[in-house]
Amino acid sequence: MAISKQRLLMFLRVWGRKFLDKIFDAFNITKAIASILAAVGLTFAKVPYAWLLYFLAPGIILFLLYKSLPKFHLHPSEIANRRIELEELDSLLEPITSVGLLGKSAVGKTTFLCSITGRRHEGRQTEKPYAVIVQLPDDYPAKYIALIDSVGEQDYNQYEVLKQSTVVCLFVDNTPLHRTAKAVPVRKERTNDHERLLEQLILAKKGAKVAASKLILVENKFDLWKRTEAARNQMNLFFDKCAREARRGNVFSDVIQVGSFTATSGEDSARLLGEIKNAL
Ligand SMILES: Nc1nc2c(ncn2[C@@H]2O[C@H](COP(=O)(O)OP(=O)(O)OP(=O)(O)O)[C@@H](O)[C@H]2O)c(=O)[nH]1
Ligand SMILES: [Mg+2]
Repeated sequence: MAISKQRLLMFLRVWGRKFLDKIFDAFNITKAIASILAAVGLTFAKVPYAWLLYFLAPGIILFLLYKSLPKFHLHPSEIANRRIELEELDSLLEPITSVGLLGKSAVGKTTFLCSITGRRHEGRQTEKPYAVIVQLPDDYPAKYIALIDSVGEQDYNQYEVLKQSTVVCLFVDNTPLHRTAKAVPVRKERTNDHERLLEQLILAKKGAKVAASKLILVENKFDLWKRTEAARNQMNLFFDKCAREARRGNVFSDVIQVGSFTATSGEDSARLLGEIKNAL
């Protein structure tokens, strides 16, 4: 299998960074040992057989180089459905298409990712972006994509994920709540937040000058807002308004709407994965 020069450079860069981290850790440990020795009135030189360290040093460096070697994954299937660091995507032998999951906090990005991969939701906010490699349906030989789960609390993190994705799914909902109540209205503050984020993403996309990517708008928490006609109308009007905003100026090469969506439903999540596949 041929590896492009670009991927080799990326691999070496990740390796170098991990190695420096480990050297830094080793340096800190050595400093801590030196302080403990100093506290009992010793120095390294006074420790019996300390000179052995000079001979051990090259071995330790080789060991750290080995320990920081990024995993060379031969095939995406080896790490499919597992949470992986974004930098691990660089260590795949072949580049993989990245699809970013964007949206405000508690909108259901992680829920969708868990639904589609059968992973358990830890029930916490996402604090650091990560990726999960997912197999696309009905393809032989199997094709894979990397879904990147972003941090809803941090807008700048959303822009970063936008920059590195070919396709992005922007989730919107009616409320940051998820509990089942009798009727869940559409909260104006919430839809305003979504609109502001969409505006910022459009601006970021214009400024970033990255390859044209497609946007999939996802109208989540249908199970909550479907119960009253008023909420359904409000939500659908809002959703169409978002789509019109996103289409204005042709910033995205395509804007696809996935309406009446419930991220907790396996069936709906499979529907969205199908839309993602069509958009690639
Ligand atoms: N009723 C209902 N609840 C949902 C739906 N989607 C997500 N939730 C709930 O909303 C809460 C937040 O969902 P998450 O998937 O963690 O939200 P997130 O977008 O990953 O949020 P951050 O990690 O903060 O960016 C969870 O308790 C989910 O169970 C849905 O379609 N319907
Ligand atoms: Mg999350």
